[in-house]
Amino acid sequence: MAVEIRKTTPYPDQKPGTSGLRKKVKVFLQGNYLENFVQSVFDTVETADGATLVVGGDGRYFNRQAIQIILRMAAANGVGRVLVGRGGLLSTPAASCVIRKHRALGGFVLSASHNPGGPEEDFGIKFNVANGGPAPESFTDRVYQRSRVIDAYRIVSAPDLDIDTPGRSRIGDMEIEVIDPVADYAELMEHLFDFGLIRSGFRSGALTLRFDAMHAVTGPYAKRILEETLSAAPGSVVNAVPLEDFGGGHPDPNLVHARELAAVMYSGRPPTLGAASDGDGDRNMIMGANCFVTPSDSLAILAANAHLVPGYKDGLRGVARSMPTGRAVDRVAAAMGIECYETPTGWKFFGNLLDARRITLCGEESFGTGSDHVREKDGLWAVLFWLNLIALRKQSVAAIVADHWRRFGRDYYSRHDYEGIEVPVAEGIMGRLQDLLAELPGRAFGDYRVTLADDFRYVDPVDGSVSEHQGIRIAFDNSSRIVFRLSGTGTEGATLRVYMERYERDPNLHNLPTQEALADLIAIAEDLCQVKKRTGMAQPSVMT
Ligand code: G16
Repeated sequence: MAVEIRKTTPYPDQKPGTSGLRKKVKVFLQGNYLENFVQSVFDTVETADGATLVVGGDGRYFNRQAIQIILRMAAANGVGRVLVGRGGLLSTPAASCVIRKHRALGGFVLSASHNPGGPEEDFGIKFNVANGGPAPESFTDRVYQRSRVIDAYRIVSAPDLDIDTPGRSRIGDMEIEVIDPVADYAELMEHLFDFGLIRSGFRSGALTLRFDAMHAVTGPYAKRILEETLSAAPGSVVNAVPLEDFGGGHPDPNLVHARELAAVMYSGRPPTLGAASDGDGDRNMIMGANCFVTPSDSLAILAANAHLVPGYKDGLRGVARSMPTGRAVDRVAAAMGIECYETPTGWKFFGNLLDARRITLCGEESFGTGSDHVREKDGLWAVLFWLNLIALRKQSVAAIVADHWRRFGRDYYSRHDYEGIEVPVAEGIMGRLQDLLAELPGRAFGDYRVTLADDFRYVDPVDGSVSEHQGIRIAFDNSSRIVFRLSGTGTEGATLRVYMERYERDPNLHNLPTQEALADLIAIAEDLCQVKKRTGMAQPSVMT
């Protein structure tokens, strides 16, 4: 099969963000945009000769076309075998699972996660390495450098392949196997959780569920595992058919975008557990009857109870959270006498800690929780973990949360996002905060005295690599904290994220409305960053 070497010219903007390259579909459709990025990855990988590659995505608009291009380029770059999810589908955690199980060189995961899909919306591509996790910064930096000078890409001519029928086919010497996207992942879940116990909970009616797949990739996984295998009542999984535009919705599992689910959970007869997942299935939102569990609390609760669940019965080696994530899990780690690592935002930073077996569980405030079972965060895994806990403890979600707060205290937590800010204005806000850092320690804002003000710098404890400028941290003497950073996943303008948390030990004060409990910090944050004043926005775009 003749390999064509086609000339191309570089694009200046192919620097991967927090999680891969995310752009408007229109950007990916121009010239050789996708081809340049894919070739830059192949040029960065030492050799793809004869190796196995995994390809799949969240089913959004352009997923299928992108897969056909990647297959033809893989054949031209010497790949021996490609595993493709049927219909082009593979959730991000399932892709990680398949890469690990089949000892692949890595995989292309096609997704812009929780960003909307469709011809006018977003697309994304990310390369995961052999451990199943997102490529580390040292790799993505080299991909970016390559993309700035690339002058040719390799491709073969071949008709489009059938990616909807399981089975094998070939392009030249390269074999393509269309696999069931759910099978390997479902098998892994069965090893981690007590499926028998969860199944009896559903069968007896003690356990009821509403899982909102938001017309994204988790639908087929949730139907198979929750309804078909675990006997959740038919219809427990809603919006289960993946659509190219997610039904026009925003597949972001939070109280704003999963509002249908939230309405059910605050209605007269809510199920025991309410949950939602995002575009590519790596995020999760957990709710109980009249109760929302913050991702930071969820991580802490899973850590505190992990030894009760089969996959973690030997206990945890350590835990980690991203820097802006609430510190509830730190308290659990301290009580257990295990290490708690604080990493920059981005799942890729957990990879080394997991590979070095320093941690077992990790999570982020951005609705991501996971463990050493794969190298991505995992939405459905978190839902199964909660189902297992509820079935075991025979308590409601609200009761489990309240018990946890009684034992460890409550960390009130909220993130305020200001979206679509003009980039120079956002840079001005961050610049002002930088300028304030030196003078903040010791300064009082009412009852809050600053004990630490810095720009977070991470030194990876495993390989010593350094990541600078990972967000502004301002801590106060009453165990409160404010963090400011710019999102690295948006595709238009800039998004300022303001994270606030306050610790409360007194059980009589554990049931205040969150925004009320954080009112002082919200005012201090505005005083410091002046986002409302500088943008004219009266309110955050999203509060979680
Ligand atoms: C990605 C990363 C996460 C990160 C999140 C938000 O998630 O994998 O680690 O927390 O983005 O990042 P930012 O605050 O920079 O927008 P996902 O689900 O979008 O792949």
